[in-house]
Amino acid sequence: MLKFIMEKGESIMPNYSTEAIRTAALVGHGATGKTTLTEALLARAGAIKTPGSVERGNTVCDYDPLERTYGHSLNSALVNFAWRDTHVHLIDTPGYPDFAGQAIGALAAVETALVVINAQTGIELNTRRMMKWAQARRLCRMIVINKIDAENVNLPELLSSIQQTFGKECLPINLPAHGGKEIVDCFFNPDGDSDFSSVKAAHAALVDQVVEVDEALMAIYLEQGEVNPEQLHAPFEKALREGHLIPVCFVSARNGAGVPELLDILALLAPNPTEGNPPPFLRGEGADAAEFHAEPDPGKHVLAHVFKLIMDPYVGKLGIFRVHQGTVKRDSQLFVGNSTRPFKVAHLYLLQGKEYVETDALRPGDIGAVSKVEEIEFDAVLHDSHDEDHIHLRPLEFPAPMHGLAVETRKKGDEQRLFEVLHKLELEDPCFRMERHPATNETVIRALGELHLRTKLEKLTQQYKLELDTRPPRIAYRETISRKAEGHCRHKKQTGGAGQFGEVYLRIEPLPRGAGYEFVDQVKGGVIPTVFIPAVEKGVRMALDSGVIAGYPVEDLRVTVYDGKSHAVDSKEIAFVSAGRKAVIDAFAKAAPIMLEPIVNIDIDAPEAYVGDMTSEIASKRGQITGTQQRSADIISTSGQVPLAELADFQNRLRSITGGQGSYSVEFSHYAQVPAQMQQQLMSQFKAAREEE
Ligand SMILES: Nc1nc2c(ncn2[C@@H]2O[C@H](COP(=O)(O)OP(=O)(O)OP(=O)(O)O)[C@@H](O)[C@H]2O)c(=O)[nH]1
Ligand SMILES: [Mg+2]
Repeated sequence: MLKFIMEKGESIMPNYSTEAIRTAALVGHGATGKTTLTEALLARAGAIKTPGSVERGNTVCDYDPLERTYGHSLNSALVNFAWRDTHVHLIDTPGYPDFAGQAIGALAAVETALVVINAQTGIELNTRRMMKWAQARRLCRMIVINKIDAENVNLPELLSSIQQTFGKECLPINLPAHGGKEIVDCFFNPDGDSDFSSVKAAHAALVDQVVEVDEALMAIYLEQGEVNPEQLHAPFEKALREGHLIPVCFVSARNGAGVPELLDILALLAPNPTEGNPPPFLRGEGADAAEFHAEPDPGKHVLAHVFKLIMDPYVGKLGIFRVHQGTVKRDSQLFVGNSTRPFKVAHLYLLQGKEYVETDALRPGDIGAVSKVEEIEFDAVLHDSHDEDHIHLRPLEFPAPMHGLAVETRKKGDEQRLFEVLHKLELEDPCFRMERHPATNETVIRALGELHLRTKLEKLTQQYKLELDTRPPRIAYRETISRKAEGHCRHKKQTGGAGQFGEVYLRIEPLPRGAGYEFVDQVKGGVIPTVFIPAVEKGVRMALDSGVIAGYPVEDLRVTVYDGKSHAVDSKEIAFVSAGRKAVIDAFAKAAPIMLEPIVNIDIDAPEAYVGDMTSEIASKRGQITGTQQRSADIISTSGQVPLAELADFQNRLRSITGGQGSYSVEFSHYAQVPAQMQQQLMSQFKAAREEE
């Protein structure tokens, strides 16, 4: 499927400097026109002859057959092109919240987030999320209002709702003119004609905002009433870096209005890798890690970050990375993370959609790929010196996948292959997870939404030819305790010759939610010999992992072993495993066990007329409303918290209530105690299942 271009020897050495590089990710809600805009930019810059369209299925970025079937992006895709004296790396990301993982990954590779808004539908769920995520990564943000050619758009109103939602620092950097057929710049241009507002006012507002970050320039401005664009450049970048300015520009990807202007904004005003906020790296592990900044200096040691993996069935593993420091050269040697042995960069590529173009070297700011490196992992740091071991990029925060489906192979014997393929899918998508539940003997796949799950299933069946049965998974309940208790077991067996003996006294106590599990050894005087303590813990873990009262893993407790007895001949590992297991089960019963269930944050977008239905839906699902918010002219978003167990059929329910006009998204919030009656039910189900066995 992927295409490799140019044999070794033919490739070109990039002839631009780091200062000439611009990197940007097109992010935003689904169907805002990001993929179409990428085509328009590529065509205008001369990188492709004519722009393709998502309708015809011939765009550079939506090259996956599944993307063509669905008519929207499922994966991020990379392109690069030259404009004026700059070299632009652009990442087109999918806008559906289900594929947010791809968009968040892309944020780690760029200086600028171009948040695309559909002029027809206005601010949407993923507009707000991407604005927030890009801000959290300290990216320079720009807003691109696309589809200005479409019917029934009210641009002045949209601009003011953008300013209301994201702040007064969202200022137009250009404006539509001649009925949206043209776009007029307001940054370099102090005056001119526009369809609404005025170029003069927009220019003044921009300059006012920019000089606020530079006192000296502010003084000149106040004195002379004007400053020239060269003087404004550095403070403009500073204002972008600090989020003090979020330029807004207008385009129509369809008819090309605003496209050359957007290219100019990228070339003349978007930060180069030395002007953006420096990429946040950490040296060291865990709490000891100290933050430092990579330097975009081509002469320093290499630091590159793998923000995307592609597991291609034919080509194998492709690691897509952004160079943050140093120069990655073909035929050089690099380390992956803390690996002791380096790999050789046999091939180095620049990407153009599905095409991989060989190159000799990548500089700070460049985005490229290496193939066939088995050790490469998502989020790995590539470097060329052991001084750079234990270095990570500050971790990206991904939403936790909550939508689950239990999968089973139809053919016996396919199980192993299913695990292998699922593992591959996990590697390339940080928001996709596979779980094995020994208690229920279920393999559960989890993704961010129904569509996300469906695309993974289609990949499994179509690409990997696995025949699967699916059903709703059991909810991932947890067990825990609500008070301290003591447990004891004297395990003694005499079968013929050698016996088994082990005795354990332990105590369990609750820990705060989310604290997990702690094991403490307080045995004195070797009454349980040190060599057997791991056996006791193994037994404890066995009991906790498989659940005590309802077959779900136990969490948030401390287990302290403090006494016991051993026998010189009959004490063996197995005896202490058994004693540990039974002692903890004994204690559990006396510790007022409770069950916990996952609670999720839910956002439901629906036309205003259905707000009442949405609030009562949440209330009837043991949920709580946290608020409602106007999304766009007609759409109201209702937010709340609901137990995940109540949402099993919500997709269908929402569809039938709103006639298909509603959408929702969930993200994991926390675990909370289940009501007593439900706990009873879960416990008796478990008992019945066990008796059946
Ligand atoms: N009228 C009009 N339609 C546009 C414009 N740009 C894109 N479209 C249409 O909007 C639809 C969505 O375009 P895409 O480019 O797939 O949007 P996207 O943002 O990449 O969507 P996702 O990949 O799902 O995030 C398509 O039908 C496009 O033809 C535009 O400027 N004007
Ligand atoms: Mg797209």
